[in-house]
Amino acid sequence: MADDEEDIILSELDDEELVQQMHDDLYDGLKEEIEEGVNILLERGWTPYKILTEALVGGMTIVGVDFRDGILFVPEVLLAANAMKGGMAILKPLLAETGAPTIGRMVIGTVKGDIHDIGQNLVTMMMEGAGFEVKNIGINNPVESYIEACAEFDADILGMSALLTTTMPYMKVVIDALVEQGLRDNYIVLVGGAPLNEEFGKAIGADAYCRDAAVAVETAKAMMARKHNQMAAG
Ligand code: B1M
Repeated sequence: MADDEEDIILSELDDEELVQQMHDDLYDGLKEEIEEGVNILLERGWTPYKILTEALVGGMTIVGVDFRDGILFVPEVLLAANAMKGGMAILKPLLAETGAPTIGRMVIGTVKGDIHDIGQNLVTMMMEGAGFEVKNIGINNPVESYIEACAEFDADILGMSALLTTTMPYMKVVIDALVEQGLRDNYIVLVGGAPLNEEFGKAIGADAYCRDAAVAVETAKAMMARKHNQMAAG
């Protein structure tokens, strides 16, 4: 099997085969191959967003299924995540290259107890690409980190990410703290992460649940426009 794999020349594959191969390479945690694949697709005129969603996120979805089913374990998933980050690092400056003027400021981070950061990094990249200024405060954030970062950064939007059913309730802890401290109306609160849904977002008092990074961008843009209109009217 190893011999076969060594013989594959990525640049000789057609687009569909290449994306398939990248899913396999992501699964195997092959960072250099993922980086090469991303560069080939860029040379072929694929948009960064298409590469991100079809080649990288598509591959990570397969990893997730086998992780859930006990076929892959944490060390393998870490390698896959590392390979994915290699690909994302190439796409990041390209997604941010739109030159759009700043339309809002966002703080984003994964909640306390949760160390998954790929999704929120992706949201960060897409938001920056759409013209937002983003302060990404990383993983495992307690209430105070969010509140301090929002104040320091003068944020319009607070974004929270959670990937575990055990950590998603912490989003409510953060929102409750904002309410208690009289800060809730200062920020548009957006939440996201695989185990969440719209109902959960509403139940915890967020302004919106965002299914993916593209929805996060659209939602943020719409809410910022509404905020500006309200300010103009008031
Ligand atoms: Co973890 N893990 N993991 N993991 N992991 C999941 C989440 C899991 C669903 C896997 C599974 O069982 N199928 C499962 C959770 C089950 C549950 O809670 N019901 C799980 C588990 C159990 C665990 C551990 C407990 C495993 C263990 O130790 N036994 C452990 C927990 C550690 C902790 O956090 N305390 C753990 C550890 C890890 C790794 C460290 C190995 C690694 C993380 C590496 C890293 O992030 N740097 C990892 C990974 C990679 C995954 C899976 C496979 C992939 C997650 C991912 O990156 N997806 C994941 C399975 C899955 O989700 N399919 C899994 C790709 C990413 C682009 O998607 O993050 O959903 P996602 O982000 C999307 C949207 O959700 C949305 O936009 C993004 C882009 O479109 N979004 C937002 C996300 N955040 C947003 C914020 C917003 C807006 C939109 O704000 C405005």
